[in-house]
Amino acid sequence: MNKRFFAALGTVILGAAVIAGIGTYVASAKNDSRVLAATPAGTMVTPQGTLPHYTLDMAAYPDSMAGSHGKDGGVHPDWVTYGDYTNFKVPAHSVITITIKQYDSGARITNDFFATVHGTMDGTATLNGKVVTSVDPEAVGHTFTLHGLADAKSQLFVSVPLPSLADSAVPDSGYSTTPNVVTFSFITGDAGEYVWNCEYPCGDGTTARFGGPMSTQGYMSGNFTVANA
Ligand SMILES: [Cu+2]
Repeated sequence: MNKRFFAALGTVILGAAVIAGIGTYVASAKNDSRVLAATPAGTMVTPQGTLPHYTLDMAAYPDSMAGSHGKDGGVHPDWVTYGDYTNFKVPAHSVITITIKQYDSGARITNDFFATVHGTMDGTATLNGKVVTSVDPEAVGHTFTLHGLADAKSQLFVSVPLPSLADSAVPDSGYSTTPNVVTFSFITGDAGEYVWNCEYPCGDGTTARFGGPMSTQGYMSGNFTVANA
């Protein structure tokens, strides 16, 4: 084979990559373009003084029959998903309290780091009303892991494990009436663009189950905007 062949092959591969990139972008915008703004909840006394307080509610589901994908579950009814929103907007320099109802089963987390609570106000979360700093790494359903992009702004890193329900507690259709309820609070810094994702390998594909809903925005990941009030 000669050099011209490889040059032509390179052009074809580049063209395919660009088309795939555009397809992924369009697909992610179509999955969930909606944004949930945090709800004002007065003020909270913190080590950084009295700050505005806001709340966000979300849930993690074992399929896509809930959440943003419509009653029929959209194009991937069987995919795990967060809901009812996957894009969030919160104010800068404020306390954000997130409550997540977790309806899915699970298993062992790949890395114990993600079975521990990181980046919350006092390093804790509450699990069904009980204060915890970590959960059993053998029984994780999903995680909510919020992090910055490498843009030199003040960074935010918050990661909270969401314990799994027993397989027997996850019905074939509909959802458990007793989800695991995880609540945690953190303080935002300067305004900036962040992203969140799940670090439990709950997707599909041959590469350690990080495909499908794990790599498609609007399911196990989304945008998290910190904005000046
Ligand atoms: Cu997940």
